[in-house]
Amino acid sequence: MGFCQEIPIYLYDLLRYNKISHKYVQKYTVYFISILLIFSQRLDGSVDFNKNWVQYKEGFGYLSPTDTTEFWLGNEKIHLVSTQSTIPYVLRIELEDWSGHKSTADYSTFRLGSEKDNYRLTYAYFLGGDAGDAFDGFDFGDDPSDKFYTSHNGMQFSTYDKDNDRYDGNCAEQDGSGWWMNRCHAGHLNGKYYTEADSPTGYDNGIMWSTWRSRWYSMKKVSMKIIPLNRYGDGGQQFSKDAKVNFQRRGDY
Ligand SMILES: [Ca+2]
Repeated sequence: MGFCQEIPIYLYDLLRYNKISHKYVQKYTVYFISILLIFSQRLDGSVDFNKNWVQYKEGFGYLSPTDTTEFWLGNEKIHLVSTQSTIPYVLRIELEDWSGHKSTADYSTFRLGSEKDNYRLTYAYFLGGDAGDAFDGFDFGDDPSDKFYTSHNGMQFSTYDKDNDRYDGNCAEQDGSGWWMNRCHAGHLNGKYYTEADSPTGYDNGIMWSTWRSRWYSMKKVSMKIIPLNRYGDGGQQFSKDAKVNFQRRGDY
């Protein structure tokens, strides 16, 4: 394996285990251009996603070698990786319901703004996917402005202790999550984990994607990943396990 291949995989492993500092990401971002990076995963409700601004900034949980744990990589890292390369990234959202049905939603030219801009979510357009375009908002039939006020493109990130939404109250506090809240959401993957499909309270604070399942339906599994556009045709496959590098021999982190 050549050096050029080795570096990104090494950094990728560090990112997976949240051992890498923001400054390190900044210094080596040039190497990230070929990396497919999972930045969020929900599987079983074992990690509480009702976290504050700093926790969402730094990240929480961790990604195990067998991909069986829940985590949020951290807004600062997602920002750095998504903005410091000239290659555009695709955001891929993967969903699985309680019957084992799976779907995806892809967005082109995904970027996460800086902390100064409250980690604003932007993308160019919906590329496609069976899950549908919930980030464009959804007409729930409650009000003519539903779709407008539940869209997510251009929204800043909010947490219970930092309200950047368009609602009089605080969507993140009400729904127990950190997210790119509008007033409030049509797609919401950091919500409360319910162990059954439907929220027992009839409250739309679950892990929902309204263009695929109703707002009262909470998903079993979801993940969010970024794929460099030049690897998009590969089907968004992960690095193979045998391509890993033994980074523990290296002493420079
Ligand atoms: Ca507000």
